[in-house]
Amino acid sequence: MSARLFVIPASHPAIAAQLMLEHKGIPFKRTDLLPVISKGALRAVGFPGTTVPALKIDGAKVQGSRQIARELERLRPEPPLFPADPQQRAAVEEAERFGDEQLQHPIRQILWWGMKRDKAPLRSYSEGAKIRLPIGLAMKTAAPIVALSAHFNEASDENARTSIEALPAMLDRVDELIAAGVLNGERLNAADFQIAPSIGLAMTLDDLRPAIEGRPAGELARRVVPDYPGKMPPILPAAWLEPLRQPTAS
Ligand SMILES: N[C@@H](CCC(=O)N[C@@H](CS)C(=O)NCC(=O)O)C(=O)O
Repeated sequence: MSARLFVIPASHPAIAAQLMLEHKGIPFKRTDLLPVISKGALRAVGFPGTTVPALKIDGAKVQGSRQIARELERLRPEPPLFPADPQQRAAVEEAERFGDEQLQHPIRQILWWGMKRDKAPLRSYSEGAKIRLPIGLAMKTAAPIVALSAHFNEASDENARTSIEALPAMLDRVDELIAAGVLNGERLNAADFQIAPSIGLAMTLDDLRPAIEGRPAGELARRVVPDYPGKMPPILPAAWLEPLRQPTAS
């Protein structure tokens, strides 16, 4: 089986795809792309969409973390990413959908809002990546990449603040899924691989980590993505972080 995964370093859905390839024991090569530039690069190699993760596998092109999960399951059923029991599978698929459609984006918006304020941490998110760009040029591209990424992800003040407000309820939901045995069971599943990188990325922000690390959600991230790349020092306005200081429902 020949596989190449196109990623943006530290992209949470791209890490999800990488973890699922590793879970299946499928060897793969990785192409690291810079944000924004990734859009044109993916089109240039024939993908219909402009986002990572994008996977070329045995000549097929698959894009999107959930699509990749299904293609990997089809190509190599063992070890499974989804439970065989239909009810359990439905619960994992629902958790996976929540991770993809509700959890991923707010964290992306908070991150790019922070980068807009201070682009210095950008480099830490590319640690270990093979970006084929001379360092001088990479430095020059950082400012437009951050500006455009913040723009594409609509990382406005209002949206970043709304995303922070939404976090406690989403963390409660992850904790509930863990308590219900849907996540963080003996065998990791597609929803674990979908959700843990989002939590792991959130924990790279010094402002968010204290509200996550002591919870079951934080434990899940430590198990699945113990070395998540990147570190963003405190940057978010204190008033915006107030919702994270409230006691949780559970
Ligand atoms: N929900 C999609 C999200 C894909 C997505 O938006 N990926 C981001 C990186 S996290 C991307 O490629 N953005 C393009 C860019 O930054 O230029 C999935 O799970 O595959």
